[in-house]
Amino acid sequence: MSQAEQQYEVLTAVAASELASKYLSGHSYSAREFGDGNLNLVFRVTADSGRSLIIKQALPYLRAAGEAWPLTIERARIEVDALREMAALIPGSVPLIFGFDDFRAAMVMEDLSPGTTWRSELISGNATGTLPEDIAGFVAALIQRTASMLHDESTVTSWRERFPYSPLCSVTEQLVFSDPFTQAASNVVLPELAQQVAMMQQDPNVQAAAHSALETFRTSKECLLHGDLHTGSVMSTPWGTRLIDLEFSFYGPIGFDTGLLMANLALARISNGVRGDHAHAARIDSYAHRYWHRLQADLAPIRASHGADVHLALLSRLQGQAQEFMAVEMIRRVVSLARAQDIETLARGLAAEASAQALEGGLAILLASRETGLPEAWRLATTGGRVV
Ligand code: SR1
Ligand code: MG
Repeated sequence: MSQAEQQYEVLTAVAASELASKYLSGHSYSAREFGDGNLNLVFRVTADSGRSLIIKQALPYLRAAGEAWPLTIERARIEVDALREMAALIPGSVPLIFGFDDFRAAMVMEDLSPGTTWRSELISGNATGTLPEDIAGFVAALIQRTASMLHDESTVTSWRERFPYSPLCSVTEQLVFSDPFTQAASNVVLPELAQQVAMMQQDPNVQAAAHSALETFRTSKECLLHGDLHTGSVMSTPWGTRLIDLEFSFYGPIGFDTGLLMANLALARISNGVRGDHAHAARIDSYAHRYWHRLQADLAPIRASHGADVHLALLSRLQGQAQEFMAVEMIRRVVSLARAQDIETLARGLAAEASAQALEGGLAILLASRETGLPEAWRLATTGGRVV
């Protein structure tokens, strides 16, 4: 057992207040744990002055699965490093980090309330301003500033060493690329989907495509990533758009963040279509197109700086990978442990219908040509290739 693990203790509200008091002046503090994610404890600590901050602590196991699924608390260190790096690369893209208690794997951060996640706004049917452009701007800046195609060998080697494939990448391997395509004990499948899922798990073409996506994920070391860019990792705040929860960050495949984001937008689009909010569903279509349009626009200067061939190669890798990662992410959100809230919050019958559509859409783009292009991949993913 390492020294850090020996001194680790799960924070109580009192301990969180005591830690916060080193960063927040006041006479008294109140702390409330409000984390609803899959991994961590998250406390908001408020001083009697009314000012507040967030304490986020990594638990030594996967919160969503319980203590039977141990998980390294080193992920907190990865998140702190990624937050500091992102703040330097793209100022204003992430919450401020004030301090880090490494024994207890607890970071002290800016409180973004009354900010809300993009996912919660998509579920509530609210319009979300320039979030698509903001996130596309962040992803494009990460590519411009860190992509292996655009930087010299020693710079790229340094990125690879500083943000290696981590134990959290192994969690992604299992939950995104492996479990959904096998009869894993942790899978959660609605009975209405059982036949569709069983057919998928027996289809050799699906197995091959999922395996190929996993290989891309494991072996491509070409860009610094958020690493878990679903719509719950994006916050809209009065101070602007922020990316949160960077513990999955690593130097990996250039299309991974875009694929995950598009998948989670597609799940939101499908669930809104199924519940009959067609105006909001159409708005989500426009978000996907605006995201992709802005990403391409922000990457266009690569043509002048690095040449047409590099620009074309980068876009082609980005699109092809985004499609395959979008596919597996859509599928896993209706088959494996970490499920899509957009669908889970629907009434039971609608959830089954939306899950079936998500599975159909994910499979359609998993098996489609990688030359399809993202707008067509979006159409296939959200309609399953049906004429609507
Ligand atoms: C089941 S918990 C793990 C999941 O939660 C995170 O947000 C990632 O999406 C991961 O796959
Ligand atoms: Mg997360």
